[in-house]
Amino acid sequence: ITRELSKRVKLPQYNTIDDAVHLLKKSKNIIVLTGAGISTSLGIPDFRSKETGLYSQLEHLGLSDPQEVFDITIFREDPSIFYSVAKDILPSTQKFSPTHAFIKLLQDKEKLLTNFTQNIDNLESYAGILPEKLIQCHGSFATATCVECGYRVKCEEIYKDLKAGRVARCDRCIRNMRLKPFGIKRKRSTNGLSTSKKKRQSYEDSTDDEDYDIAVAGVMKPDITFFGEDLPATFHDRLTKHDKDLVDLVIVIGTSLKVAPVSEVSGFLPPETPQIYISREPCQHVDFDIDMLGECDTIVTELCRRAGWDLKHEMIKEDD
Ligand code: CNA
Repeated sequence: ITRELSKRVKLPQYNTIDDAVHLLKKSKNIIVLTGAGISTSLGIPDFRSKETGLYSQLEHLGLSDPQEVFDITIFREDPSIFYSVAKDILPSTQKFSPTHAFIKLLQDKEKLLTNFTQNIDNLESYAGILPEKLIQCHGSFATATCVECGYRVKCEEIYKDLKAGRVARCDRCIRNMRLKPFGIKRKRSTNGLSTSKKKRQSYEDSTDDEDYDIAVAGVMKPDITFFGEDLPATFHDRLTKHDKDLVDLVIVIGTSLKVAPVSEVSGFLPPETPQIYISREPCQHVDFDIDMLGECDTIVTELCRRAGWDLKHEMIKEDD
């Protein structure tokens, strides 16, 4: 989408919370673009919040850049780095936040055009966002695929490994190895995929051939988009061939907009489409028409209150 990107110019007629409420009430085709901030109230850390964000907690891994945890080249070299962190962003419940409920309410009111989410926690589906309204720009933890043989499973099947911080292995690859007759020498490498040299050395020192092979058998990778991988084609298709001509309001919630190409969506859409930003901190590199800074759950609750909409959620108290 970069080719058609333009610097967005703020629309002067929209400024206040009541302008936002007015826009919400009149719009019929709303794009909601979400990030990790809409799940933090459930205890799932985001990436970039100081102190609580995942990146600030990753120093112990000795990475030069915390993004390396989600870098596909590094994953291929040593998947244990990703697996040691994945448990922290894997939701342990199917609970969703009031902000997820707000997006569902827009859907119920037939106002939701698309929810583009960068989140991989899959909580939108638990909130009831319809698959045809949801684009998971960076994939999700819902399924995982063997990087070696392409065998795909539901994430529940590797959930124990994920929760234990252990590299999940492909059952099919392991089964195939066990079925091989004695006497046939198995290959030690795994199509370019190997554990780190140190780990390989320790397996070589301490285990026999079969244990070694099974230890490095196909690694399961959750179907989330790593840095260095393409986004699902549905992201571009939905935006450029469908939403671009229909959208009448954009609401961006709980994202620092630092990851391309999702960060470019705002500048790609028609300049006359109003855009609202809801997050804890301002976004310095995009000019939104209305910035609403604070806890997103509180802000969407207040927007609904002023709109006269009944946003129901167990975390919203009567006097909120
Ligand atoms: P980010 O860069 O960490 O930004 C999150 C933004 O949300 C920050 O600007 C925060 O200030 C703000 N924020 C945090 N909590 C709240 C809150 N309660 N109310 C309002 N604002 C809040 O994360 P992005 O989503 O921008 O970055 C995209 C990455 C993060 C994607 O690739 C995701 O896969 C990845 N991620 C996803 C999850 C998840 O699925 N829950 C968790 C962690 C990271």
